[in-house]
Amino acid sequence: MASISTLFFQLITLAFAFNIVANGQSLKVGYYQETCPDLEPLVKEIVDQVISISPTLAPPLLRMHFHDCFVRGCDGSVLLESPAKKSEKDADPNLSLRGFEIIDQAKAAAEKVCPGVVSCADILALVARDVTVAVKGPFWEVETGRRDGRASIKSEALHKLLAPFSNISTLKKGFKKRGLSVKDLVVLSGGHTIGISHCSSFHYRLYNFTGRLDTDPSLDSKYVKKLKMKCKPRDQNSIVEMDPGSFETFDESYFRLVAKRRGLFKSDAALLDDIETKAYL
Ligand code: HEM
Ligand SMILES: *[C@@H]1O[C@H](CO)[C@@H](O)[C@H](O)[C@H]1NC(C)=O
Ligand SMILES: *[C@@H]1O[C@H](CO)[C@@H](O)[C@H](O)[C@H]1NC(C)=O
Ligand SMILES: CC(=O)N[C@H]1CO[C@H](CO)[C@@H](O)[C@@H]1O
Repeated sequence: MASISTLFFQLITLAFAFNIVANGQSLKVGYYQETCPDLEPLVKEIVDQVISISPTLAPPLLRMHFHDCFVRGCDGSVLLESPAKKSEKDADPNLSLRGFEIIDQAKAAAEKVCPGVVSCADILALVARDVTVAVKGPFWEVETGRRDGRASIKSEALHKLLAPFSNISTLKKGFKKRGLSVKDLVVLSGGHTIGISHCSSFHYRLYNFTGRLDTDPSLDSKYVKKLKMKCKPRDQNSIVEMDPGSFETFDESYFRLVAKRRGLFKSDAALLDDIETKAYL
């Protein structure tokens, strides 16, 4: 228990680099030092301005980087549009991805000062760091030098993004495949300290867990009562705070909630199902 805060702040730096190298290029801190020295302050200025007006955009922008990295590596493919509506953006799990216009704004600003230099994938990575800092989370150095991909496929997003009903072995495997450790899984799940979820993402845990109109027994029963008040039996569209009470602040309370069997998704609760992940809580 006591170790999680230090762990959190140490590891977030490592894990968040999401150093999944798409095309074998190597990343480094300060990749644009010569070619676009003002990039990082510029992105930070835009982010700070946006978040001061719209703090609820921080969570989806952090999440966007995660979604980008989990499908084809961190290559900006989550941003691509397809006329036939068949890109990653158009996949179901994107439903609550918001803030694409902020990425566009930061990219446009970067193009103005150093045209044709900075990748969209790097903009996403920088924005994810800066929104985290803007909601009182930790700072980490972002390695840059990602190159943008040109492919973005809806069905891939569906298969490669982990589902909220994933069990611990699926989660560990999914992270391992992307070069991320079991520690990374625990730490990065801590991203759920900010933001909201739609009832649809965990509704079955309240009302039909095994198909017998039952409740997930691993979920704290007092918490079940609270959640049932927010998400009525057929309500898939209402939203709840994932970290009630501090969903706008990047803190460590997510880990305390999970330890108290109040993780909202099965994928959060699953961190208690394994000795290695449980040891961090
Ligand atoms: C471990 C596997 C993960 C699963 C299964 C998962 C699943 C989900 C789901 C289902 C939602 C709610 C969507 C909705 O109903 O609106 C959500 C929200 C969110 N996720 Fe994750 N997630 C995972 C990991 C991560 C990671 C690694 C991060 C970033 C570090 C992250 C950041 C977020 C944030 C910030 C939100 C709130 C978005 C908002 O407020 O709009 N998640 N996640
Ligand atoms: C975890 O989920 C996967 C995919 O649904 C399934 O194949 C596997 O048997 C499950 N593992 C456990 C331990 O329940
Ligand atoms: C509960 O789940 C079962 C099995 O998946 C399904 O057949 C049934 O229609 C569900 N009931 C409700 C009320 O959603
Ligand atoms: C922002 C965005 O592109 N949202 C899309 C997500 O997916 C749904 C349906 O799959 C589309 O209708 C949205 O336009």
